[in-house]
Amino acid sequence: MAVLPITVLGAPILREETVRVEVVTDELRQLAADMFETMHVADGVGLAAPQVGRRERLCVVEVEAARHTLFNPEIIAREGRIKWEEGCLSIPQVFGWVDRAERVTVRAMNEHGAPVEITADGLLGVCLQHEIDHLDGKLFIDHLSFLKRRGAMAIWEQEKARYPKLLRVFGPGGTEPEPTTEHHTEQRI
Ligand code: K1U
Ligand code: ZN
Repeated sequence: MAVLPITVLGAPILREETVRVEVVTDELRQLAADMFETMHVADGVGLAAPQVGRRERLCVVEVEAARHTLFNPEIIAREGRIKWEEGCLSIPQVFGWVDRAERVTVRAMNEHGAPVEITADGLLGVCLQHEIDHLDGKLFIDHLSFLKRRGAMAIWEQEKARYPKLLRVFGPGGTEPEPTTEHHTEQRI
């Protein structure tokens, strides 16, 4: 298994179209395994293929030790509304409140190529919506109001200096360059 570099805001692939997966090959199963490892090192609960430089419609999600490898995931039902404070492994140090469906049902193909359906709320429900957005070239900042988004971008203007190649590269033990912000804490908008 391998820890992969994570693309950050500004990398074109985060805004590009993704491609449906017709057959789950061993290479794609290995990619999913590498994505789980990368997600763990980065302290995430989800990760989508464009975040590791790939264009397949694939995401991985792990909440409360339940792992999901999802090819071609699509939301087939939504219920209710909820506000959730989100971050993104591709926009480190930036957070914002996003309006989401409270409960979703997602249809996808698993790592064995079999159809699966997941109905989820709470963290898992929000994470599924966040990851499917990634596969559509959408980021959580796109859901923010004009003013909140402007605040988020101001924070990112400082943070992006850490990623001159638009990649988060993890060293031994998951080490990363220190944040550029003076107080070295997360900033919320
Ligand atoms: O796709 C990503 O950038 C990963 C992102 C997904 C996400 C899940 C839920 C809400 C917003 C975004 C993350 O994993 S951010 C980390 C996170 O939300 C979290 C980490 C540990 C415990 C609880 C939440
Ligand atoms: Zn994200």
